[in-house]
Amino acid sequence: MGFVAIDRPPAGIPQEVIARDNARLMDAHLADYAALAARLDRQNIDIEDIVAKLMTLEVGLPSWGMVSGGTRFARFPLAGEPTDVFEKIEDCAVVNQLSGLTPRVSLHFPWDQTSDYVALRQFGEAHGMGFDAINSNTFQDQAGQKRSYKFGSLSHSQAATRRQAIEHNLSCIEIGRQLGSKALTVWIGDGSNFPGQVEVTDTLERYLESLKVVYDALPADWRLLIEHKMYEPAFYSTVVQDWGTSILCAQTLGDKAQCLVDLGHHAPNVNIEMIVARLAQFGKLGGFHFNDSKYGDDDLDSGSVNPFQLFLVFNELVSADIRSKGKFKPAYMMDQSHNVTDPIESLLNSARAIAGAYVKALIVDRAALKSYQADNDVIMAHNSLRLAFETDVRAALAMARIRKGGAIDPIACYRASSYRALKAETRKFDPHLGGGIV
Ligand code: RM4
Ligand code: MN
Ligand code: MN
Repeated sequence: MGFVAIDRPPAGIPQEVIARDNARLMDAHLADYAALAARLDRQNIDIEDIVAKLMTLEVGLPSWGMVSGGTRFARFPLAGEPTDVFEKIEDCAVVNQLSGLTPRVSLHFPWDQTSDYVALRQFGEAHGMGFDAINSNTFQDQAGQKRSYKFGSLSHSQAATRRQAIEHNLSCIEIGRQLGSKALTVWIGDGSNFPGQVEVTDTLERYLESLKVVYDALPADWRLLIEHKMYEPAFYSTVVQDWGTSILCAQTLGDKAQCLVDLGHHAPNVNIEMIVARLAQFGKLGGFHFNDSKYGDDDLDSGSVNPFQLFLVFNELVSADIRSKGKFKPAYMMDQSHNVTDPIESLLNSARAIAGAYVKALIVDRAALKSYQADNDVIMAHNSLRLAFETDVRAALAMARIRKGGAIDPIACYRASSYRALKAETRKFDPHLGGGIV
């Protein structure tokens, strides 16, 4: 088809805007880079190796995070926000252009439904965007749907509702095939609001039976990512509530099934880096949804509340990568909701936080750490992590971005482009739109 790509040429940030903003900041950047290189050199680390590794890191964007989110109280729409999946991809491409970190988008169905997925794929390609894991949605009722998910979907007490939820997941696989995706992420809202409402063993049995049908339909080179969440929308019990249930399900289903860790889906204070290490050790860490959280919200910007935790998570990821000798390939994605910021700015900041956590994990002196651990030298072992975390690595991140055609200061450059204001002139303003949830 291809008409979409022709009708809507890649917009993005004009190259001269990036060049102009980078020129303004270049001297200071190069001085900072030289200082960081010297500091790392004293630790026998070549900054060029770090930048080269960072340039291989890729993180998927959530299509549903491109539109202003909301709470159950209200949503405050933003003029110029995207109104359909094509416009979401345009905005994803801007994040990728400036950050150099996010070359794929993770779509959510039916929110991102369109009539021609071949055209959508071409549109993505024309914007430098590929397609990450497909997300199914059986936590809401959709227009025209025969049966309600009010009391569950894949684990529902009635076979016909389970069948409908299975069919939806199968259609997501079919869409994903056309888009070139390689994974299906299944997160369900199934659970209960009252003790006694469901029999918790029955629901998990039914969930597994349903998911087996989906699993069997997966293409050979695909993964099924099982996403757990402690609570919400179900407030008393949730069918796939934690990583324990998640890994049991993934092990029951087989090799193509793995666990997806959404950083926001745990009880406060849970040691998520431990969960990461355990899942990786047993070959079941398949993917990530990066975000942050403080109390109940699971979708704050990555690194905005607890950047040390993000670093500790990356410390385990780098360690798992070294152990696996390159075989460890989790799908990194963001899953955020932006209620009071421009989504593009939040995602640019999050990209910086994720890249920073990765680089800080890369510069941990692992040989020294091991020997401190062997000697039970607690302070020095701890400081091996602390000192890496406290290192200002921003110049390394900026260098990776520059080499990918991105911006030294992505948010300043984005603002200089007036991208959102220009979009507000051409995109229709619809206060009723949303990521699907409010
Ligand atoms: C859920 C979960 C899923 C996402 C939805 C929108 O809390 O994090 O990954 O698909 O929100
Ligand atoms: Mn998620
Ligand atoms: Mn979530």
